[in-house]
Amino acid sequence: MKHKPVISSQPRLWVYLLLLAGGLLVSLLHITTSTPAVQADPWARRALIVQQACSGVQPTPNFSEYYGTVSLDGEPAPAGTLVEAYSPRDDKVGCVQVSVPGYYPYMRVYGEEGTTPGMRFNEKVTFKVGGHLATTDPSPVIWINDWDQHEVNLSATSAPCYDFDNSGQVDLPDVTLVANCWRMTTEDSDCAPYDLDGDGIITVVDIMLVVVHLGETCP
Ligand SMILES: [Ca+2]
Ligand SMILES: [Ca+2]
Repeated sequence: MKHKPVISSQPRLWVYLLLLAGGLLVSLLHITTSTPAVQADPWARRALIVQQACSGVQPTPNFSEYYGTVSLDGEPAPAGTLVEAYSPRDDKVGCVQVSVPGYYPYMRVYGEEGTTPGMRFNEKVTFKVGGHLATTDPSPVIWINDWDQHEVNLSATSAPCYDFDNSGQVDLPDVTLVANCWRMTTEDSDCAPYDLDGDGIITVVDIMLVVVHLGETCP
């Protein structure tokens, strides 16, 4: 009678250990089989990258959809390029990946809902191509919760060079050129090239964009 509890608890311990070892084996097998599969298949790897890059988007029942052409440095954006949309509060509100070079598929851009951040009615959507601020056609793109598709063509440059006077370097004369257009809109064709963030007006933001690149040389 004395030993009975000891004897009966012994097999139970083995069962636990076996279950634990089995669980470890299963998870090990899972890791060894799934990881090389992702590494070997470029599409699976790409999907994983997109999943990670697009992770900040929070879908809500409110949306508008955009699609169109997309160029990077004047060339069709290659397959795999990320296209992202941002709200004025810098919330990532949409994200897709280029699959056919030069085009991006339907991208839902979500609206705010309760505590979930998103676009608000009549706000401007900011687009990024491969992480670079894009200019849009039409411009600006105003968000409404219409559940409809809109063609918006995007173009971006990966390495902006703000050497406007072609001196070979971003220097003070370039800052002055932008500053002279302060408060002018892009309707003024002389000032249009200096709307660097593409919001339609030359503001201190555009001036600062040049200032932060001071001293850079351009090819
Ligand atoms: Ca210059
Ligand atoms: Ca601007």
